[in-house]
Amino acid sequence: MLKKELTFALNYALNKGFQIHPDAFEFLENVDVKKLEKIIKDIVREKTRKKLFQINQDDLESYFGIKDDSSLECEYKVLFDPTPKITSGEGVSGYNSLFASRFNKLKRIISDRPESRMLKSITSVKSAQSEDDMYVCGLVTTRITERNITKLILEDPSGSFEGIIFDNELQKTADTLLNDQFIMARVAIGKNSGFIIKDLIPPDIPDQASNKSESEVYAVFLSDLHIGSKYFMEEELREFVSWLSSPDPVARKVRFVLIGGDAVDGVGIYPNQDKELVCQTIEEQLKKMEDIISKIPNYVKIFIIPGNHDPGRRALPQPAIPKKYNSSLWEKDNVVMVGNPAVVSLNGVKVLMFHGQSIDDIVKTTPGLSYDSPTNVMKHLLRARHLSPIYGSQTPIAPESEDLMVIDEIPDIFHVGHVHRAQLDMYKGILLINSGSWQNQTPFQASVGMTPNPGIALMVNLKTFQVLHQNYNSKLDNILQS
Ligand code: D5M
Ligand code: FE
Ligand code: ZN
Repeated sequence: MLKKELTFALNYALNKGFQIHPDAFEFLENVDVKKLEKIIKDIVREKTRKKLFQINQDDLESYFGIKDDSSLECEYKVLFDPTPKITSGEGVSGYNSLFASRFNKLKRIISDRPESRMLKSITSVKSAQSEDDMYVCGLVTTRITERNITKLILEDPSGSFEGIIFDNELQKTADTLLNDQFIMARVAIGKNSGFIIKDLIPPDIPDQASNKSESEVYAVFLSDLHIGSKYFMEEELREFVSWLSSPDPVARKVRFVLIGGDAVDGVGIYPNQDKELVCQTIEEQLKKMEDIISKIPNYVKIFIIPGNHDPGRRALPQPAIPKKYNSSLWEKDNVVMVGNPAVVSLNGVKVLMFHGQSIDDIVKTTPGLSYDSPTNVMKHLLRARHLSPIYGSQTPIAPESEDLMVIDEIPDIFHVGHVHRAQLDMYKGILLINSGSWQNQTPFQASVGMTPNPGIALMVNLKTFQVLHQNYNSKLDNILQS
């Protein structure tokens, strides 16, 4: 039911022969009721003078001084979206081509490094009699450390290579290698004709200058809203969204909002989830999302990738959230639905968006990495040039014929979510953002000792890469570490 102040304001305009555009209507619903009468009377007077008898969102935005500043450059491109590329490869042959593609893509990436001129196939190294060091590369299939000796097995299309590591420091590096990760090794034939590994070289990120926006435009980074969950911080997120329409000078420059997955809590994602939901269907959850998003000014472009809670395929890479669950969200002019992972360019700044499912597997198997510091895991992914190397653990990976999880393009910003801990860092000129969450700690998270820092909005100035943040969680002080 309409508030009586709003009904009064609308009737006033209608009686003066005005039409009210639906956008303006939505806007007015969120205006302080005490101000409604004055606003409508002012606008009606002004527009009657101009002989224009429709009230639209523009009029209201001009009135509030929050009208889109069209002098701000605001260009975007979707550089990579897995959605149209997803095939339905199956079974062993599917995985064979996935790993062949992974090997080939990463070998091409590593060929930019000077050592790779000396790269040989595993078969040819195995038959070589050379006394010099040689280089091989492959995917890690096994690493075992026993009695101070580390054994590593790599595979390339020609065969399998086994090498031993004696050096203590290099053993530590080997311990952080992920299963199925691509690596280059400097090797030599040992005294008993086995191979000794003398160095391990990941594809990594070369030093490079990042792309910056010419105009001072801000992008907001969010993820893990978990709309539909009892623990979704609806009030706080709505407060942040309404700030986007405020006259605040930073809010006036926000042109992009990125949502890094787990937009909704989903249905049937974990046992007894229904008891922790306030919206019991995907449609209801996405409807609420649409409602919240509709409060973001129309000139702000919103990019949404799926996470493990969103509808659609669970295995990586994930296609965009299917249109069938909420076509009006899809059809909104300012919403761009893409898959996970995706690369978008915002005024020339390349942003790699990935929900971050693989973090769970990586923290479990890698010494020195933990949920407390997701950006350290992100650095690990960048060094491996792969978003989800480990196959066969918790993170499902689909047998795509092309490995779409390889980090082909070097991003300027790497945006991840999933672990519900907002954190910032830099790696080789790349801004690393874990955008935290908008869901309070769940009983499950409490039971495993996961402490999220929800309700932090991160905003990046795309011209300077300066990051601002706002904390909407009253329980915590400024806990953002960078
Ligand atoms: O996941 C949020 C974080 O919680 C993420 O790091 C995984 C972890 N998590 C959530 N549910 C489980 C279960 N059942 N087992 C292990 N780890 C879990 P989200 O994607 O928001 O659910
Ligand atoms: Fe999540
Ligand atoms: Zn998640």
